[in-house]
Amino acid sequence: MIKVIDSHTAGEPTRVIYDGGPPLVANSLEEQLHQLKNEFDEYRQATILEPRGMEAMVGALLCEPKDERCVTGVIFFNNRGYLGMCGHGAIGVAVTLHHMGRIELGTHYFETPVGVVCVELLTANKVSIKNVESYCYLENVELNVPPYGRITGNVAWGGNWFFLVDESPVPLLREKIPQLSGLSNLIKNALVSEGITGRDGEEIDHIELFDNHISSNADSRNFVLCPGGAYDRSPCGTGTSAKLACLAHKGLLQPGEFWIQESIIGGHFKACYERENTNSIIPTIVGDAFVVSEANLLQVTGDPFIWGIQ
Ligand code: PYC
Repeated sequence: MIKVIDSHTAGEPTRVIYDGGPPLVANSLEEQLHQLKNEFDEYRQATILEPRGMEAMVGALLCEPKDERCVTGVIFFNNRGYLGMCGHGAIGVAVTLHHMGRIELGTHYFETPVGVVCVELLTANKVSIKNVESYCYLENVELNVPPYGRITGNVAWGGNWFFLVDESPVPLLREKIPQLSGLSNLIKNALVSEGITGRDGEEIDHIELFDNHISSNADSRNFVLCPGGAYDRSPCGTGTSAKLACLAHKGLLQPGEFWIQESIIGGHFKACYERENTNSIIPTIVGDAFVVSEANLLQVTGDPFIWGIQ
């Protein structure tokens, strides 16, 4: 039996797995991720794939931290594989740990495979995350994306790799989500065929589109396609971090200045940054999460989909 608590952050679901998970050896978070990927990937599939999960869900496996400051280690994953960090997920984990009575309001640290994040639980539902170092890696990359033609974007790291397009040829309207997903998949294919990657050849697995359809209380609206093909219902914490890194790089947002990022379904994150060094920033993302269910995932002998629908 796998014990989980589900929450959503601006509509994007997070499933915290707190009991019945795989027996990982308490090594570094990177090593635990390696072990999970190579020896116990069926746990990711069982908890996230249908019929127990759904395509937009991000799993957050609680594990032993190595860094003594940290209240927990956490490995994030989705329907396709593993994430470095996850902003909406970290907000969901903080609210869930408080719901479980494991943390009080105040400052805590979570260890992820890509670094330690500082989490401030402001209320039972509101969380501020100081994310990992974020930076703009490639500027004004031109891609040929038929039938849309030339599309220009930036490559940035915000805890995951993003290709950010400022002027989406498809309007960022909720009713256009299927077309925005289609366009994002074409961009992803073009990145692969033109050999464009993040640092050290890492796959750019998130596509983030922007345009000027914004509600009055936001600075920008985004659409983010996640690696497994689902769109992010939230404004995407790591995507907002990548956006801030690009704005900082271009001198369009100053340290400490607030930025309200709106999602395609109208959720908001409030963000700002401090400068880490000339090329990188530390973003802070504030959002709200709500616990929606507590469940025991059952795996009954004879169930043909005991490890999910592949
Ligand atoms: O909030 O960072 C995020 C995120 C990544 C993928 C889905 N949400």
